[in-house]
Amino acid sequence: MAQVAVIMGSDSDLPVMGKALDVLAEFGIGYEVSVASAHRTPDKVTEFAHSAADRGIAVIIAGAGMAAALPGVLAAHTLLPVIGVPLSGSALGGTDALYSIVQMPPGVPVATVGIDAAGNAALLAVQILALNNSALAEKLAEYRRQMAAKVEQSSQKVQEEL
Ligand code: RP5
Repeated sequence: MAQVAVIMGSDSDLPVMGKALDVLAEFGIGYEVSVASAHRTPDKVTEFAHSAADRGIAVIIAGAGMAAALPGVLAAHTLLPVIGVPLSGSALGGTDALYSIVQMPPGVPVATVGIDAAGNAALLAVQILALNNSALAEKLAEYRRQMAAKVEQSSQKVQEEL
């Protein structure tokens, strides 16, 4: 059963948003994926947000580029946490989407990650789910241990090459 919904404004967003799917799969999290646009398919977006909690979704990850309204509109229509991923590819390189997503008005937050940082969005979703799942929390701890070990290996390699 899907616990995380990954939604994006266009199928052209999939190459970047796919990183989120990879991370969720790595942690064994059930997810659903869809394409909907706050501007092109506004009714679908509101219906999606209104029904998400009833479908068992706990966290929404929403990626969009340009004048990226999708994460904010979703957040306006649900009490579920929404993680926004600003996407590059526009003439403004994703800064347009970043500002659109991160500058939410007081009262309706979107947890915004870096430009194209879909993997971090998924990790944040896993961390939220891990609050009530000790096995998942241990997987996250192991992930951090492996990450630290890789940095240490890099450090040794750099020192050997000098
Ligand atoms: C946004 O416009 C989408 O999220 C996408 O990043 C961007 C361009 O969409 P397409 O013209 O490729 O469909 O709404």
